[in-house]
Amino acid sequence: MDSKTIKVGSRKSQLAMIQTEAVIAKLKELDPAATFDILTMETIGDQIQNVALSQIGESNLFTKELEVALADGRIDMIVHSLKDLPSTLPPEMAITAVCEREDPHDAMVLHPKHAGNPSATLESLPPGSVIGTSSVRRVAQLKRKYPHLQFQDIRGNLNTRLRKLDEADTYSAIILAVAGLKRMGWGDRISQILTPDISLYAVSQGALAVETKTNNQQLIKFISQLHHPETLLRCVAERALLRALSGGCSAPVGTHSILENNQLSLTGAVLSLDGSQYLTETQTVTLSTPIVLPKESMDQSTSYQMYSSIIAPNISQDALKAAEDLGISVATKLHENGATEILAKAKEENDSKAEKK
Ligand code: DPM
Repeated sequence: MDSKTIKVGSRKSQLAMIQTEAVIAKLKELDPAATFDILTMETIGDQIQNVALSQIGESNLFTKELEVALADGRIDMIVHSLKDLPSTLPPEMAITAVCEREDPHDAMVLHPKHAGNPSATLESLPPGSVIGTSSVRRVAQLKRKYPHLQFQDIRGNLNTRLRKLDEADTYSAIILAVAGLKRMGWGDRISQILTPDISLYAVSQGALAVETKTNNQQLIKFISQLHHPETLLRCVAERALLRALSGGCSAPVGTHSILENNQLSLTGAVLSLDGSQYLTETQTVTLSTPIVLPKESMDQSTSYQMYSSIIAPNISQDALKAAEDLGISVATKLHENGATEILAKAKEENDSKAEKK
């Protein structure tokens, strides 16, 4: 990189700042001479605190203001939780780094009143216990698995949610991503990690990503060195699944993926809001090697192909294409089995709940 300062946009929340600073630290390791300015912004998602996310109905709630600043050139890059990025980006924007994933699973955090029973699980909580979450994905899966529990919305950033849990007697427990809790230093509050048999995670959960303009080639070459090949290929497949299901970040869709010995496997699940209907499909592909390209090959290309709105010039384009095709193929099978109707009905129910508010 030349010596120009890179302007980084971030949301203001403590988690967003921790994430932005973590990515900047990695970039500084790659180029100790690089300098960064952080510009913080509030997004609609930060401003609307009292309505469940799934009922606001915009797919880029946490990203819009930042993307406008990126388009204007006020900032050069944005650090996001990849799961908050819509599965389709504006054509002039792309994800140009996907960093190594934290634990992608969901976690259960207990109310302090259960402190005497630290081994409590969702299964063992008394009937009628109220669980806080605003994720339709979490509610649908947990209602199905644990009919003895009740679910109630909880909104706000992580600090607010933990305060709402601890300082009132509304919720017996809340559900959050392991990744966010760990980044905040609150891993010790996790009482139970929800394995895929209990809750499939959200597409791209636990991965941090950098968004830049598609035409900023010099910056893309620098930033794409952050790509973590395994996380990247799993997230390309997961995002392709979500896009092909036409699901936004608030659709009742769960996923699970594994990349081992060049075998990429992807599970997709679609649920009705009450969990009574449940479709799942798992498929596997073998990726051709090598997955990471030698440095020279990168400098030859002048424009980059996107896979699930991700640009990765340093990774095998065949492997990226295979990952994207895998996501589409899992979605196609789910559509054949009735996902179209289940998702349309879930959307209708969600929209009508929003109108009543
Ligand atoms: C999205 C969802 C949630 C966030 C929906 C879902 C959770 C909303 C809620 C798309 N974004 O997961 O089904 O529980 O009411 C969010 C979190 C993180 C990024 C917090 C969390 C941190 C983890 C990460 C909110 N976005 O999920 O507990 O970086 O992946």
